[in-house]
Parts: sequence; structure tokens; C-alpha cells
Amino acid sequence: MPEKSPVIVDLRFHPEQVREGLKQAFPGREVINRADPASRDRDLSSAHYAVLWKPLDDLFLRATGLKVLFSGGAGVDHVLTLPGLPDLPLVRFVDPTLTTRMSEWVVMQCLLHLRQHVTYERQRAKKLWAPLAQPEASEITVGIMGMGVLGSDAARKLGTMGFRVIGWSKSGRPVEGVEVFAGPELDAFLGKTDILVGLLPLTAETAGIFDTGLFAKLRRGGPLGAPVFINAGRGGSQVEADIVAALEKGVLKGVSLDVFETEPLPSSSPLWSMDTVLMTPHSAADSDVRALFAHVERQIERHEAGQPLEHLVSRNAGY
Ligand code: NDP
Ligand code: OXD
Repeated sequence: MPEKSPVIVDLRFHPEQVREGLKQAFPGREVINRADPASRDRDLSSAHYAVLWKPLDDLFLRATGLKVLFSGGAGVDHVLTLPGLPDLPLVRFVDPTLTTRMSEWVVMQCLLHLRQHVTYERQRAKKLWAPLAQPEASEITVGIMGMGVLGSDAARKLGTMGFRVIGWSKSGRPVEGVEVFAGPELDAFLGKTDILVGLLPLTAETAGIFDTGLFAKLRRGGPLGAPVFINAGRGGSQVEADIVAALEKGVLKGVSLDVFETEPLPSSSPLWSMDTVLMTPHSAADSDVRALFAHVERQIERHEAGQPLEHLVSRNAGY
């Protein structure tokens, strides 16, 4: 039997978690973990596979025998812009562990805004006991931009909580139980949306899409008073100066952000200190390394058995 090609692991994840995750991964195959100083001078030219997230600069110069690339996350904008990226199949990470984490985050943020958490926190700081009139989820329409793997799952779970859910995607591909609007129908979609959720990949078409003009088209006069914006797609899709202005003018009532134009968010950003902003440090849906390695193993097995790879990225579309 021919020797199995090594797999390069070049992940800027928590090194201890990667080391732990690798203990059970890739049986019978050499693993070159580039976070491990002992691998620094290792010849990479015989490896056919690389799993990467913000890889070291010399990866593609030294790993000249690669056949398939695996993104360590669901998003691939950071891979597609890597200098020297070879023209090879790129597989992204799709797994129930990641999808579940994202839906938890999205449902939690929608509920925090529905249940007026920010206002209650403000009242608590003043020791003010003042129950507010409380709308129900069924009175609120959540509009999800990006109805792929993550958007579709979040839509289903928000529906279980009682929210009315609509979606927007490039193709308008149907999703069971959800009215999905196609690309050119954006304005009609926005006009029905009380809580806007961004789960879009970052591409040339989606860069800067969440701006003043878009926020102005959201439904006004709904039970929340003003629309809410939630984004866990990519920070490059949002114009943060426009978010700040929309919050200050009351065009937006509140926002929840997991992603930012610059990460980590610079200390000079006004978003840090605005009490209408809920934020997390790009942690809505971290990749579980064990699940990631199991997914890569499955795809390598398929590839070596002559079966098509799954979750392939379209270079043209950018996702
Ligand atoms: P998918 O590829 O499954 O879905 C992407 C969706 O976006 C599709 O519905 C697609 O439309 C739509 N879309 C893409 N471009 C456009 C456009 N120009 N106009 C309208 N719709 C568009 O991706 P996932 O759901 O798996 O992930 C989405 C993104 O979430 C990732 O790319 C990543 O950036 C982000 N992410 C963030 C994480 C975090 O922790 N914050 C974790 C994981 C992912 P169509 O269906 O027609 O193709
Ligand atoms: C991803 C992410 O793309 O964590 O998976 O952002």
C-alpha cells in the first residue's frame, strides 16, 4: 500500500487545543503541525493537504506538492486573499458543531433585543425598578441576509422561538418555512425587517453592504421602536462609522456585533463605549478542532477514493 501523504496543519488557533485535537486525528498519516517549533525546518514538499487559518508566510513557497486546501473556518475571505495562493481546490469547514454555535449566538442576540436587555441593564445601573411593555417574538420579523448553511439553521431555530423569519440570498434559493428574497429584491426584504441579521460571506459584492443607505430602508414603527442590526458574517461587510451614526440618530435602536472592520477592535472605536452596542470578540462560532480534523479526514478519504470533495469554494463567487 502506498504511504499516506502528510497533512500540514497551519492554524493560528489556540495551540494547546490544536495539539490536543491532533492526538486522535489523522491515524496512519504524518501530521506537520506548524505551531510546533520542532516542525520549523521540516520539508513540506511531500504534503498533499494543508489545513489553514492565517498560515505562516512561507507555506505556499515550501509546500509545493499540495493538492487540496482546507479552510480552518467556514469563511474563506482570508484564504482567498493569501499571497501566492495556488490554484487548488479549497474546501471550507461545514459542521453541525459550528452551525449550532452560530445559531445559539444569533438566537441569543435576537432574544436580548426582543427582551430589551440593554434598557434593563441601564435601569439596573440606576437601581430603577420599572417593567417595560413587552412585545412577543411573533410580532417581530427577523430578516437574515445570507441564507446558506448558517442562515438557514438560524432561521429554523428563530422560528421555533416564535419569530417571523424572512431571508435574502443571491439566488433566492427556497428554504423550507421561510420566505426568501433574491438579490434584486433587497429593498422589499429590508422594508419588512425589524431585526436584521448578517450572515454573509465577505466578497466584492458584500463589502460595505451594511451602511447608512441600507439601515434607512429597514422597517420603522415596529414593536421595537426602531430596527436592530446583528452581524456575525464579516466585519468588512459593515461600515462602522455608519453604524455609530445610525445609533446616535435613533435610526437603529441597538446592534450586536461579533465581527469588525479591524480585528481586534481598536481601543479608539466608539463602539466600545456605546451602551446600545452588544459585542463579542469574533467568537460566535469558533471551529471545534476535533470536528475540524474529522471533517478534513473525511474529505481526504473521499478524495483518495476518487469521490468528489464536499463544501468546495467557488473562486469566482468568493464563497
Ligand atoms: P454559505 O456559503 O453556506 O452561505 C452564504 C450565503 O450568503 C448564501 O445564502 C449566499 O447566497 C449568500 N450570499 C453570498 N453572496 C451574496 C450576495 N452578493 N448577495 C446576496 N446573498 C449572498 O456560508 P455559511 O452560511 O456557512 O457562512 C456564512 C459566513 O458566516 C461565512 O462566510 C463567514 O464569513 C461567517 N462566519 C462567521 C463566524 C463567526 O464566528 N463570526 C463563524 C463562521 C462563519 P446563495 O444561497 O444564493 O449562494
Ligand atoms: C469562520 C469564523 O469563518 O470563525 O469559521 O469566522
